[in-house]
This record gives sequence, C-alpha cells and structure tokens, in this order.
Amino acid sequence: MPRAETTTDVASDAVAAIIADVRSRGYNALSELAARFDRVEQHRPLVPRAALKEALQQLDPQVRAALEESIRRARLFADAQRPRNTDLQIGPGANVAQKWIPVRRVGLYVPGGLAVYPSSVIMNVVPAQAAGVSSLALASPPQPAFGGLPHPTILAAAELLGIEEVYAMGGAQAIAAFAYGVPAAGDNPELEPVDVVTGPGNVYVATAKRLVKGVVGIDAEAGPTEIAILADAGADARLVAADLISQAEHDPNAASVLVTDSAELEQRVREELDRQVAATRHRERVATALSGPQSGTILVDNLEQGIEVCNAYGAEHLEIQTANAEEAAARITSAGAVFVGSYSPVSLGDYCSGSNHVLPTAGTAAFSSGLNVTTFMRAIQVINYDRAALAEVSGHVVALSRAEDLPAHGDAVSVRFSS
Ligand code: HSO
Ligand code: ZN
Repeated sequence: MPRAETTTDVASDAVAAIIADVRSRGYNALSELAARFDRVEQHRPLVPRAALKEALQQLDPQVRAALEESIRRARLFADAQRPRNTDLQIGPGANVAQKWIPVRRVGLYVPGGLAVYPSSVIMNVVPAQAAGVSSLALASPPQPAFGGLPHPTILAAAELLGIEEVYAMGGAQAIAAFAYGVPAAGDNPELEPVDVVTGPGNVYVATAKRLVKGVVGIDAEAGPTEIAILADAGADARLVAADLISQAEHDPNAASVLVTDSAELEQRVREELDRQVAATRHRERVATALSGPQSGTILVDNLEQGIEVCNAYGAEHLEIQTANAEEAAARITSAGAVFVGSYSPVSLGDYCSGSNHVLPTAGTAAFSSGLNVTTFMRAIQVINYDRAALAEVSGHVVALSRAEDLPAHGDAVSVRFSS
C-alpha cells in the first residue's frame, strides 16, 4: 500500500524563512504573520485569562461533561504510565541508577484548520501534566471569527485543564516562537523558550518541527490519519465500513485500509461503504480519501498472512475484528495503537478511551511511539562506585582505553591507585 504523499520538502524554504523572521523580529513578525496567514489584524498573542474563563462559562454543558470524562480517563492512564526508576547494585560497592525527570517547560500545538480539536488539547496536556512538567504553554491559530482568539472550545478545554498560558499563534511561526522564545515588547510579556514541542499540525507545522528539532525535543510527526482493519468473514460489514469512514472524514489524504481473508466480507463492506458514504456529512472528503491510492482492500490467504501485512504496514490505528481478536492483537508488533474487537472503535480512542490519539503515521510506528508520559521526560543515569568496586574493573578500563588509543582514559583510573 502506498502512503499518501506528504513531503515536507516543498515547504522547507518558506518555513525556514518564517522561523528566521520570528527569531529576529519577535512579536512584530508574529503580528505580521497573523495578518498574512490568519487574516487577523490587531493581533494579541497572549490570550487574556478572562477570555479563558469566559470560554468555559459559555461551553455547552454536554461538551463540558464529555471533556471532563475524557480528561479523567486520560489522566488515569497517563498516571499509570509513569516509568519506574532503576537502581541496581551491579557488584559490591558498584551502583548504577536511572532516574526519570520531567522536562521543565513544554509548548503544545493544537491545530485550527479544517476541524477544531479540543480533544487534542487533552491528548497533549494530560501526559505532560502527568509527567510532572511545571510550565506548559499552548498555541492554536488565531481565528478572525472569534476576535483573533483561538476557537472558544479550545480555550475552554485549556481552562478545564488549568492551562493559563495560551497563545493565539498558528503554523510554523508558533513552533518557532516556542523553540526560540520571544522577547518582551510593548504590552507583550516574554514568551520563554520551551524544551519540548508536541502536537499535530499541517505540513508547515510538521516542517517547522523538523527544522527546530535539536534545539528542542519534538514528538512523532503526525501526518494524514490512517486506519487499517483486520477482519475475517465473521466481522460486521456495517461496523467495518463505519470505522473506515470515520477516519477518512479527517482528510482527503487519509488512508482507510481493509485487510481480510474473506472476499465475501470485502463485497459486503463495499456495499456498506456505498450506502454510508452517501449519507455522511463530509461525503466529498471521505469519498476522495477512500478512492485514493492510499486506501483499499488487501485480500490475504489467511489471517496469519493478514497479521504479517498489518505489521509490515504499521498503521497509525489498527482495528482487529476477527473471531479471536485478542489473540491476533497480541501478535501485532507495529502500529500506533491497536483497537481490539467490535466494541473498541478508533473513535473511542480519539475521544474517550483513556489512550492517546497523537500517534505515529506513515509507517513510523516501526520506530516511534504515540504521545505518552515519557515524551515529556528524560532518563538520567547515575554512577556511584566505591574504591574497591573501581579497583575491580580498573584493568578492563585501561585495556579498552589502550585499544581505542585513548590512554589518558586509562590514566584517569590508574592515578587513583598510585601515590
Ligand atoms: N483520529 C485523529 C484524532 C482525532 N479524531 C481528533 C478526532 N479528533 C488522529 O489520531
Ligand atoms: Zn479521528
């Protein structure tokens, strides 16, 4: 299966210029870019606290209840993920430990283009808070329809999570501001640089993250959404089709892939797709995604082969709708997240399962993970040997230092045992 074309190369020059501009002209550049890209004049980057409170007050109570439950579940799971420190006595007097420390400050990006994603506020903020990050800043594009502020549901979600530092900034300029900071100017206070930038975004945001990587840490690059479904003849075609459509709804470049050993199921899913696509709100976007080269059915000889195909593909989301779904799921070694059985659709994970929806796409699941508590932490190893313990390995250190022609390394050990 080919992946949707999402090269960040085309945007590279334009994005590099934006980053340089924000670095050299700070808030002036941000205001000009807000006018140019977001059509917002009178740009006020830092969202006033009163606007956050107001947004939460105005929030639909049903949406508020849903956000609260989503936060509760995400917190339970993120808290449980906190990694354990390691403390090992390798020999008498020879101690090695590893301690996990949160980064100090993070910048979280929430897109504001085709759709509004208050759920992404939760997915970014909750693991950072659970990691113990003490300083959190959030950015989302300014919207002309809302007086130059980000979408009110995003502000309300930030307020629910206790985030006080929210910026109306979008695109590559937001990523640049987070990575390099912005000095105080006029009424605008200093925007302090962050240690880690996370969050999904369009090709400009993804390119900017790639360019500032190294100056700051970043999470996995999230490209167009993907769903793969491994299903057998017993799967319910109605549910399979609904789930394929649910992710195709995000983006004309989204990938919806069915992997099955049943030509008969394939046929039924096709009929269901025809029926359900015609009735869905974003039918054009969905139809484009489903008919693109990145979407389709892979007919396999048996489920064994189906599992191999799924592992080779490494989907962002993989649903297992087979007779022994748990058994098949246990054999998956590459996917952003795995959804087991007919009652664990991807939409559940997008909003309210407790798991995270910022996941690796485009096959990057082979080497990277979805957003989680450790995205916001580092591990420091601590070495503590006493005299006798060092004496025990001193000969080995000297031998290796000679082998590498770095004798001063060996001398630094020997000197401790000579007078
Ligand atoms: N499926 C998207 C996340 C999302 N869905 C947000 C709805 N809102 C990428 O995992
Ligand atoms: Zn989704």
